[in-house]
Amino acid sequence: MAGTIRNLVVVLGDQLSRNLTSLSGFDPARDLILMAEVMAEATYVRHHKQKIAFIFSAMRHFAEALKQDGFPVRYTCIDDPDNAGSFTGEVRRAVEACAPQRIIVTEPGEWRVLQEIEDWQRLTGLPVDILEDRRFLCSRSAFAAFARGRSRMTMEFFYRDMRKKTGLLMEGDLPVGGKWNFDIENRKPAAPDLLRPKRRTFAPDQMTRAVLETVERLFPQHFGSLSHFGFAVTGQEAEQVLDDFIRDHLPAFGATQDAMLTDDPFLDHALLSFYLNIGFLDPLSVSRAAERAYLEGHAPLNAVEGFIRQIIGWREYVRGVYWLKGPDYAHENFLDHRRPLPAFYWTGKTVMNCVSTVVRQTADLAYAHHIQRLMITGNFALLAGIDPHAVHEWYLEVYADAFEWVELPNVIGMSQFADGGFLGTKPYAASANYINRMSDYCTTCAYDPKKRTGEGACPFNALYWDFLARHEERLAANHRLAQPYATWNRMSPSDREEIRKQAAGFLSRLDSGKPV
Ligand code: FAD
Ligand code: DLZ
Ligand code: SF4
Repeated sequence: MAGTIRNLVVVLGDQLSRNLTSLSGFDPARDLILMAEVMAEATYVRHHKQKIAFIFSAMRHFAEALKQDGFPVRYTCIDDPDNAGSFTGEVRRAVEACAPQRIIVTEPGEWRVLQEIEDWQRLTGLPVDILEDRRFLCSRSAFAAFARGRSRMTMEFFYRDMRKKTGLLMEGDLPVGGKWNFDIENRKPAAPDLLRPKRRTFAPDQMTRAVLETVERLFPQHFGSLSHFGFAVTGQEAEQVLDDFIRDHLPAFGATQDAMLTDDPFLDHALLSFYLNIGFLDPLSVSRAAERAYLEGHAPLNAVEGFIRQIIGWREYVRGVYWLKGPDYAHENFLDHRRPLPAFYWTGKTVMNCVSTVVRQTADLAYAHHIQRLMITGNFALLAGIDPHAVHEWYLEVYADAFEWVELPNVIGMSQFADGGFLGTKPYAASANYINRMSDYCTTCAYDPKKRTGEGACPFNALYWDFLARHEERLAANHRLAQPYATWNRMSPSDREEIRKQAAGFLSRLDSGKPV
């Protein structure tokens, strides 16, 4: 084979799509695809076992399908004896073995890998083409143009531009239904619903079973359990998940989007982020499928608009912010939070039923929905002053859909307010009142959500007021916090002191590793 290869096309584990820019113009007679499972990617943070298994199995199935269709693929498994252990090592090995004339790759999803790829030319002596990732609807340069001259960003205006650009839910220049956003009709609490259709899971085939065995053997110390593994591992299976969602859940999507139920971790959420993020599903096709459901009268506008906003709005917006802000974004810490991540983020062993439930669910499923991530584990970390970088690493490890371009802005920007409000307009801080209204967690909790101080008082209450008080200088000017600050300032000095004492007592127990 030496000397006969024109292009070595490197396909990364989250680029499992035939429509990749790097594959356009691929000539099976002259080009070669390289895919590699490597230790460096599996361990740069200690990913959930299901996340590693999902990506490896999806990669193997994708490579197999390519081969069956006549594409030459050089594939390295994680336990191949010659595995060089990193993307760069595997590229160098392939260059030595196959002597290609050029390397082609679609831009990766994170700064760390981009910096690695930018060194390949020097290391191999070959030209390296890094092509735009057209799976996204807004390119990095288009987002930079949108951001130019803005000191703060607004997702809503970005989203409107994206609606106009894609034509989704548009009548000429105007939004269908006369409004851009129907959230006012969404976000209600939920009651258990035994009739809500169950989610499809996929029994592991032989290839997946081999991956599960390997992951258990090589990564025994990583977080989470493999026993509930049921992810789709092919593009066709992911399409089935999409069809199920559009048929069974989209009509109710908006209404219970913010609700949390102990025995129903999915409610009517899409469970599509995994497949969108690794390339099995295309965001525009998914959005068009939802739009069709509206046009055919199957799903109401509030649900469809809300869903499309998540995909062409939030998903694209956070990616734009990620690339705009640069690699240092991971180290922003506007509120100067320094506390280490408590051990119960790994074990679930805490009296706080909400946190315990979400952590245990995360260990079982490598999934939690948006409000569980934002208003339970994220909210607690924010109120307790946990180091945002540690929080970021936790989220990157524990969710099967976590890739830095999407995870980091959601954590640093939206959840921990560590960028000082660049991405969002206010910190998502909330007391037990919110959690009690939107979930059933408090009903079986040893803490009392109605109590602010004293024995058995829910920690979220004192921590919430203490958070506002601690950061008054930085946050009081934020007009979206005017009401909570007014309430805090109306409290008597002795009430305020008691609340702050309660918070200090809790934080000191937390710091000393005592059960909380
Ligand atoms: P649904 O709630 O049904 O939403 C539909 C789709 O919209 C999702 O599949 C996703 O593609 C998109 N979406 C919704 N909200 C967001 C958002 N805020 N940012 C980007 N896309 C969004 N999402 C990830 O894909 N990977 C992550 O690592 C990730 N980390 C997060 C960390 C925190 C602290 C928070 C608050 C949110 C995070 N999100 C992340 C966003 C969101 O929680 C998940 O996309 C969603 O829970 C995935 O489940 P779903 O497919 O059922 O989503
Ligand atoms: C997340 C991940 C893991 C765990 N393992 C691999 C791997 O072995 N090989 C691979 O090509 N990709 C893997 N990935 C995804 C990459 O980390 C991902 O491509 C980068 O985050 C860049 O977006
Ligand atoms: Fe969480 Fe407090 Fe409710 Fe317990 S009472 S579940 S700690 S919010």
